[in-house]
Amino acid sequence: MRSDWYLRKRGVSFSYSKRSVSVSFLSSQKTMTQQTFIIYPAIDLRNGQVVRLQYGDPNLQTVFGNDPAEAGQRWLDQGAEWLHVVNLDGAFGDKSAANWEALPLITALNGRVQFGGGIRGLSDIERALQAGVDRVILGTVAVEQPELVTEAISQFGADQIVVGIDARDGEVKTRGWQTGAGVSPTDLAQQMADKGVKTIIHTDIARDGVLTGVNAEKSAGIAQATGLDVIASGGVATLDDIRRTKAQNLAGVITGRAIYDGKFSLAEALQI
Ligand code: AMZ
Repeated sequence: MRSDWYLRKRGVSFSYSKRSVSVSFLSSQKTMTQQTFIIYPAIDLRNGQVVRLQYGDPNLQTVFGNDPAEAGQRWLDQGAEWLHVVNLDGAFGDKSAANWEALPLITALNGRVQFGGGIRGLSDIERALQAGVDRVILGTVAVEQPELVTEAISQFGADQIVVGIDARDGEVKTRGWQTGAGVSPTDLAQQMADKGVKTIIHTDIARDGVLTGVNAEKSAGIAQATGLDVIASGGVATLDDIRRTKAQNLAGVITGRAIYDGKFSLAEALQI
């Protein structure tokens, strides 16, 4: 359910089907739930440009264009339902206005948008929602101010909040992946589940932007341990990566460099 706040701010009221409405089927004595699987094309922004980093390293950057809305339209034209948009400058602690200026141009397209990077308080969440974002990603604050996650869910609703859990060598990283949080991804995910979070994005930093294959097994382990919907991210290189994440009954997968490099087309991936 979208909160009253959300509907009021947007001035709209429309029926909304929950993403993870599931098909349940019985196999012998066990009930299995096949959840809806969503492929999220990524649009990472640095000073208004569409970029990809390797391992999240700001010095290892490839620029793929200077028109974020054009990139968004390209992925929607291929059939995407959602766009995953990251304000990298924000994540690194820089207050670049360019990425925020690009945001309404992306949300004006005919897709749904999850957005994060540099969200540090309730006012940032409100600003993103007012810019037309459907779901706001909380990363660093989920570690540094976990009470903010509780407040955000109570103020905006659990469907508007997703927690980004980005980890390397078993440790969650914050502040643009430059700082170790001293907590494992599964432990942080459990803490978030206890606060009422429904969905997390799990990124394997060691694979991000380098096309080495997605860590579907680790993401699935977090989903099984916590009961959360988990979107896997980092390393997608082939259609087989998409198949493997889907087979693990994950909530979705984020693809970035592979579709910008043309390793496969998003349209093909969406057929899976
Ligand atoms: O590439 C990076 N160095 C990077 C990145 N892609 N650092 C953070 N992020 C993304 C996270 C999440 O979507 O994957 O930014 C969001 C979290 O930002 P923050 O500012 O809330 O920690």
